[in-house]
Amino acid sequence: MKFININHCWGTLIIEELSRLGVDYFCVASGSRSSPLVIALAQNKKIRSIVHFDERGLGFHAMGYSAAAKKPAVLICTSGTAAANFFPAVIEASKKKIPLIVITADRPPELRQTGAVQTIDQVGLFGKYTQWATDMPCPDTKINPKYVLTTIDQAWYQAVRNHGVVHINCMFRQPLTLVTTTDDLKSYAKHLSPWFKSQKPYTEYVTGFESVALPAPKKISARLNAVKNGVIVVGKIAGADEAQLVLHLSEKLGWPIFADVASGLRLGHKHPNLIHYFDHLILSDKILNKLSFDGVLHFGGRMTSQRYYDLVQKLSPPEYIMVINHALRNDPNHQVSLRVESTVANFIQTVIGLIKPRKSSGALKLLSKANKDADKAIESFFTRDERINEPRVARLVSQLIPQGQGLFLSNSMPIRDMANYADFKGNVVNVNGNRGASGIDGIIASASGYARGLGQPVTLMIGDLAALHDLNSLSMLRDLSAPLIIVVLNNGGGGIFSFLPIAEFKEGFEKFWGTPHPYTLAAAASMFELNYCQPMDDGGFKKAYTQALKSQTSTIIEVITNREENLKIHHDKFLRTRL
Ligand SMILES: Cc1ncc(C[n+]2csc(CCOP(=O)(O)OP(=O)(O)O)c2C)c(N)n1
Ligand SMILES: [Mg+2]
Repeated sequence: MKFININHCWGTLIIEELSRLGVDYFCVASGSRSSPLVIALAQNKKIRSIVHFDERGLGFHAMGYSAAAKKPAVLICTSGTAAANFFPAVIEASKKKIPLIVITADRPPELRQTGAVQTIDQVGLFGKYTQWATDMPCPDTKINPKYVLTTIDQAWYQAVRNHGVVHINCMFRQPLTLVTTTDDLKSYAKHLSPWFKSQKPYTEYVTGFESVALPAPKKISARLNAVKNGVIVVGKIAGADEAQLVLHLSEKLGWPIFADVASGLRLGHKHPNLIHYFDHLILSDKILNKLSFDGVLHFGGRMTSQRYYDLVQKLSPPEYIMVINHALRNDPNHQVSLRVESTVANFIQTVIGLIKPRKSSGALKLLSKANKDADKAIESFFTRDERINEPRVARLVSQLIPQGQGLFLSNSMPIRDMANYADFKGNVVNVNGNRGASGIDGIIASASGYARGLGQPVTLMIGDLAALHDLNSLSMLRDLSAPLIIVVLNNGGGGIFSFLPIAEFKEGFEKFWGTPHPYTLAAAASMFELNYCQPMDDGGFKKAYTQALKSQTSTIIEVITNREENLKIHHDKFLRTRL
């Protein structure tokens, strides 16, 4: 390693150390102040990177990558509002407990609070949404270079160990480029000779956390054994192995499973204990009148269904056990009576031997029959006519999406329609969405990062407003090796609001909530050189989607629907009376 000046030295140490820690994806927005970091990045041949002009979209892209790759990506930007544009993605990552390393370049102390150009107060900018933050001084030969390495190691460990966002604010003084100075960098680098040779990070962190035995397994299993008629509820969990363990435990307990659409169990699993259509079923008085639980065992993240939370609040079971691998509360109803901080796998493996096997509970019998009936009713609901509509598109995608690919669900109706109408007899896919803060911002960017991290094609289901919100993230699709298929459900505004009581406020509803607009995405597809089609019916959609799956280029499939019609379809009596 040859250092041209002290800025170049520190930039190189930061980037090389991150690379040695296993970070392999750097997301960069251009700017001048960050040049020492970006020069080092450009010179490091081991590293993959993406460059995007919009820090807001780039932030979401990095977060999507981290979620899929299950390791942190690095974000780099210049000083000023560039840094502030990372904020929405930082919030989403922090709420979803996704590791992310944010590096913002900053001006030196003598330019802070002076009115100097492109200078804002960046110290602790992301506040409580960061797991850990530091303000690095300007590179200086008087500071031991090991400080740089151990700071990076600590930042990485804080992000990985605590599944959180870390922020490294890096001040740089001129010269920002490869200009030689009088600094004696040869003597300075001597501090680092073992590090140069080792190819390892300077500080190696070892954690015993993941393998720590669950305390008091007998007490925990005794509480589970005391629940007579329970339900298992599954939000986002780690993956296929944990999903299998959950199924196994439910067999032993004889309890039904309410699997969230992002749990990995909703699509592609036919296990009879899975109540795929629970969100529909808990609408039905026929079911509700007979349904009761005296306990909930909740694995993973929060549920998408508000109806689930309303139901469990009403039933008010005396025991609500929640198992998730972090310490956040995740309990909007204030019902959790036992909170276990553990991976789902560790929990189940520890308690399963202590669980008394049971016969199927009354609730399981009731719900599994109703689930089968609901599947038939939904199928016949869709075979009544060929017209395209939003729930039908969700069902078609769930039937056609290939095994192992990604499915990213935008907030608003797309995630709800997939939860309610997806066929469970299709393939097992990797489902994700931004349910941390449930924003409609950065969805295209997040899905593009998810595709990058997964290394697999991803289908994104998105509403028109969310798509318009994130249009310039379409430019990141050029960099994907596996394409993104964007299914835009264009109902000319915010369809979800028609389902809310505010829809009765006729005076201003359409303008202020409906947010009507006349746009389609045809011109945007052409601008960003993407395939585009606008199918008109069931057959057209199937053809367009199948073709998009074969293409190497990302595609926008735009389905034009109507908000009033959409409301009627969701409230259609045919389905309601058959559940
Ligand atoms: C960043 C952000 N702004 C506003 C909202 C409030 N919001 C929730 S859904 C929605 C409308 C979304 O419209 P669209 O993407 O077209 O989906 P649709 O409701 O039509 O299914 C809005 C504005 C939000 N969740 N996030
Ligand atoms: Mg819409």
